[in-house]
Amino acid sequence: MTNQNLPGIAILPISEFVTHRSKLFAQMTENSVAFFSAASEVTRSNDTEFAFCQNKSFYYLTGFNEPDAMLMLIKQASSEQSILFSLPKDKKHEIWHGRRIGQEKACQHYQLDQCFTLDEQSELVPQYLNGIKQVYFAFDDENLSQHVFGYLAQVRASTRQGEKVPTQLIDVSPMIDELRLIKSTNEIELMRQVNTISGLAHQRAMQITSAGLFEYQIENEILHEFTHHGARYAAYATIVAGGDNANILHYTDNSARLVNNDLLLIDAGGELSGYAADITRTFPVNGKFTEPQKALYQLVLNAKVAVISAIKPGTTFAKLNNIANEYLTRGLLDLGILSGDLTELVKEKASKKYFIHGLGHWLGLDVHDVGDYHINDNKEQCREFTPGMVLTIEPGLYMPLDDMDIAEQWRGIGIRIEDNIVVTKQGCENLTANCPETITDIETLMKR
Ligand SMILES: [Mn+2]
Repeated sequence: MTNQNLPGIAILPISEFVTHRSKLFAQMTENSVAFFSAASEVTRSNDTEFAFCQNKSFYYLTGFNEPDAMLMLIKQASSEQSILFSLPKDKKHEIWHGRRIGQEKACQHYQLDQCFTLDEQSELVPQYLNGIKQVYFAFDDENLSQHVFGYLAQVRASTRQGEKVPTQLIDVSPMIDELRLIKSTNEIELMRQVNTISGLAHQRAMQITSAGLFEYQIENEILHEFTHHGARYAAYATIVAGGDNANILHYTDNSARLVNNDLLLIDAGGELSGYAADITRTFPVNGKFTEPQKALYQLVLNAKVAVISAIKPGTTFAKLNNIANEYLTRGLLDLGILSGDLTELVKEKASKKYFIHGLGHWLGLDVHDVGDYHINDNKEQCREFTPGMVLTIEPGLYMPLDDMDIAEQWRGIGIRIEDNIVVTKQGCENLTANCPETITDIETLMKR
C-alpha cells in the first residue's frame, strides 16, 4: 500500500540547522560560549537500552543523532564557530552497536567548523574558554552543568599563567525555547506530513477496531501505519483506552479487551525527523454511537470547532479557554449534567469538573513543546499567538464510572478530540485535516 498524498519521507535540509544556530548566535553576546549536550542512551534492563531519543534542543541546533555528543558555539571577535565533540570511530564497537559517523564526515555533513572526539574535550574546552566572558548552558542539565563547572575550574587553576576565566553564567533554555517555539516553513511542512501519517493511523484504528480485541492490538495497528509511511517512532506512548479507561488521562497500560457499546479513546502521534504529532480521536468500538455518547461527543466536537475558528495572531490560550468553557458549560447544563444559572456557571468555570486538563499546549520537537505560555507575570495563559506557533487543541469530557453524582447513562464515558494547529498570518491551518471527526464520517468509515 502506498499513499498518494505522501511523495516521500521528509527530512530537514542541513541548512535548516545552520539557520537555527545563526539565530542563536545573533542573540549571544560578544565573547561568549554556549554548550549543548546530546542525550545518553537509557538502560531498559541489564545491558539493553530503550530506543535512543536525542536531546531536542541539541538536535534543533545540529540535526546530529548520536548519543553523548556536545556542541560548543563560540562567538568571539566577530567570528562564529560551531564545534562538535562526539564519539570516535571504533570498528569493534560499531560492529556490535551500530555505525558512528566520526569527526571528519560529521564536520562536512553537518556543516560544522570543527569536530573532535569526546576525549579531546578536557584539553580543548578550557583553552577555548580562556578570555570568554559569558557562558550559556541549560541550568537544568545536571550532567552538563558539572562538566561546565569542571572546565571553569580548570581555567581558574591556570589564571597565574595569564588565563582569563569567564565570570557570567547564563541559562540558555529561555533563548533556545523561544527560537523553537516559532516554526519555519520547513518545520511546518514536516509537521503537516507527520500529521497526515498520524491521521492515517487513526483511520486504520477505526477500521480495525471491534469488540473482543485487546487495546494493545489496536496500538500495534497504529504503530504499523506510522512506520509504513516513514515515521519510525511514536512521538509518545500511545494511549488506547476503551470505556472507563479513557477517564485515566495518561492511560498507557493498553491491556484491556474492547467491549461492545463502549467508546474507544486513542491519543497517538508519530514522530518524523524528530517532530511530533499529537492527535486524539474517540469513537464507538462497534462503529455506532449510542445516544448519550452522541450527545457528549457532539458537545466536545462543537467546542473544539469553535475554539479553532478563533485562532489567529493575537489570540491567547486564556481567550480560547473562555470559549471552551462557555460551550462546554452551556452544553452540560442543557444535558442536565450541570444545574444552576448559566452565567454563574460560566463565571465559576463549572465545566472544569468534567474537563479536567488544559485546553492545549505547544507542539514541535517535544510533544509538550518548549516556550513560555505567560510571557509576563500574569498567571493566565495570556501570551498572544504569532504566526509559526504550532499548538494542540484538545477539549474533553470525562465521566468516571464510579462518579455517583452523575446520571448512570453518562458514567464510563471519556471523550477527547485533539487537533494540531499552526498559527498563520491570516488565522490558522488545521494540520489534522485527514482524520475523521464528525459522527457521520466516523460511522461511515467504520461501517462493516
Ligand atoms: Mn496533547
